[in-house]
Formats: sequence, C-alpha cells, structure tokens
Amino acid sequence: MAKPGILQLGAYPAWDEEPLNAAFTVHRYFEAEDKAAFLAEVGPSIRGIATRGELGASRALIEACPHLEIISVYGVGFDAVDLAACRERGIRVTNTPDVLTGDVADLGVAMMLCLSRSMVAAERWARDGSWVKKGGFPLQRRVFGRRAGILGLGRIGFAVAERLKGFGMQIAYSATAPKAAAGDMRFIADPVELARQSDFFFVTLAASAATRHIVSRQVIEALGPEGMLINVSRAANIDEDALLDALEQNRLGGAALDVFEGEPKLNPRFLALDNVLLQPHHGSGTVETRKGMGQLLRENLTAHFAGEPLPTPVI
Ligand code: 8YV
Repeated sequence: MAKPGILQLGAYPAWDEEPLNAAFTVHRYFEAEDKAAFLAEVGPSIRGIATRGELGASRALIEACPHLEIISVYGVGFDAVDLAACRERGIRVTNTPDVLTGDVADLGVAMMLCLSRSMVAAERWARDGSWVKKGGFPLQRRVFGRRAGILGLGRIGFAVAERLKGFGMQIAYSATAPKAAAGDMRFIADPVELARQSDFFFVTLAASAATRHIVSRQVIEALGPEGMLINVSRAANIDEDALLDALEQNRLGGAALDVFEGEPKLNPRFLALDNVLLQPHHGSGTVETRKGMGQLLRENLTAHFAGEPLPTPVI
C-alpha cells in the first residue's frame, strides 16, 4: 500500500526525520523556494501535516490540501492551528502534552532565578574584569520565600508550582475556576489582583483568542517596579507594547521571556533593555523531551492511518 503523504512544515532533529521518512511520503514544505507552486503540486496528495507548535497550520494551507485528514503538532500549544478550519472538514488535530511539562517548568524557574539574581550581567562582571576593577557585583533581590503568582494552572503551571514550593514561596494562581488539586495555593480569579499580590508572575496558560493580551497594561502596572514577569507560554498572552513601555520606564522590575511577537525576530526595543532575560523559545528544548515529542507526533500519525484511537487528540 502507498505510504500516506505528509506535508512537513518545519525541520526536526535527524532522529525524527529518519522514522518519519520511513513511514510516510514526506514533502518538505519548509525547504520549498516557491511555496505556492510546491503546494499546488503536492497539496492533493497530502493526508497529514506534521508541524511545530509555533508554526501551526493556517486556513490557506489547510485549504490547499483537499484530502487532509490529520494535523500532528510537535508541541503542546496548538493555538497556531486554525481549529475552525479543521472542524469544518472533520480534520483531526493532535499535540504533544506531558512529555515537555518538566522541561518547560524547569526553564521557567531557571529564568526566574537568572533574572532575579542578574546572572547574565554577573557572569559578564566575572569575565570582563569588573570584579577586579570595581569590586563585588551590585546586590540583587532574593527569590526564596517570596510571592509567586501563576496565571494558568494547567500541567505546566502545576509543575512550576511544585518547583517553587522547594523555594518556600507563597503561591497563588489564576485560572478559569479554582482547582481541587491546588491544595494550599490561593485562588485569585482576577489577573490584575494576582499580579498585585505577586513578586514573580508566571504566565503558563494555553493561548487562544480569549487569552490574547490577558497580561494587559493593568496587569503589568499591578506587578509594578519590584515585580518580575516570566513567560514560557505564548507571546500573544502579553500586551508586548505595554510590557516594553513599562520596562523602558522602570515601571516593571523585569521580564524573562521565552516567546516573542513575530519570533524569531525580536522587537529591537528589547535589545536595548537590561532588565530583561531573553530566551529563544526553547522551553521544550532538551534532547530527552524533543525525542519524546517526535515519537508522540509519529504515534499520532501512525494511529490515525491505522484507524486506531489517537494517543493525544486535541479534536
Ligand atoms: C515548540 C512549543 O513546539 O510545545 C509548544 O507549544 O511552543 C514548543 O515546544 C518547539 O519549539 C518545537 O517547535
């Protein structure tokens, strides 16, 4: 039987390319110079799309594949997939939850520590002779025992909270409703109030049209000049212009960001700031997790074409 045709939207590590190519007829969209001509040629043979969290799949792309049955996302976030377009045609969508939770939470907590103790500038201080010339590094703010707010207590939010407990932090969270599993973490429904009562404010919620700019100018103001914002979710959850304004005017203490509007290009305003920690969207970027994500991406495609239940369906 002919192998199902798959449109691959972005590159994967070699250990994923090989089994993907063995099981499917893979068309590498991301390498095509003339994308429109490429799609016109291969679109009708495509039954599955293999994409990445940040790339998703647009309505135009979906429409160019009239026999599309499934979109398998290499990532937990599926906000960039046009779900409405998929629903209209009964196209299945899968993602890769759980396998990346620990790594994303680790990076978020590392970003908090790194920003709060100014570790990047401190490293420069040790390297460039400032330590010898100027003496000890300027004093920074403490992390342990302080107040953390978690916006979005899903898998990743919980994993962040578990880690923060080790720092003796007082943890509050905001979610659509209180969570039974939250234990002694305080529920604060309003993100502005959560920010007011936080020293470190973690954004760990899945992005959707409803959460766009949920970290608004008011939330940022409420976090204030001593507060620090950590985002390991999606840039669209934050009003980036409001964030930049606050950082430039020192109305926010600092921000540690793994995601940006228009990434991988950064708004140049970020580069002029020293109260930010900028990371290249690599929350899930460990060998172990990426292997797990690749495997789950393929397992979903394989199960679909074998007529079996999908391991991790979104719709
Ligand atoms: C990316 C992510 O998918 O899980 C997500 O939603 O954004 C990431 O894991 C990853 O960078 C691979 O593209």
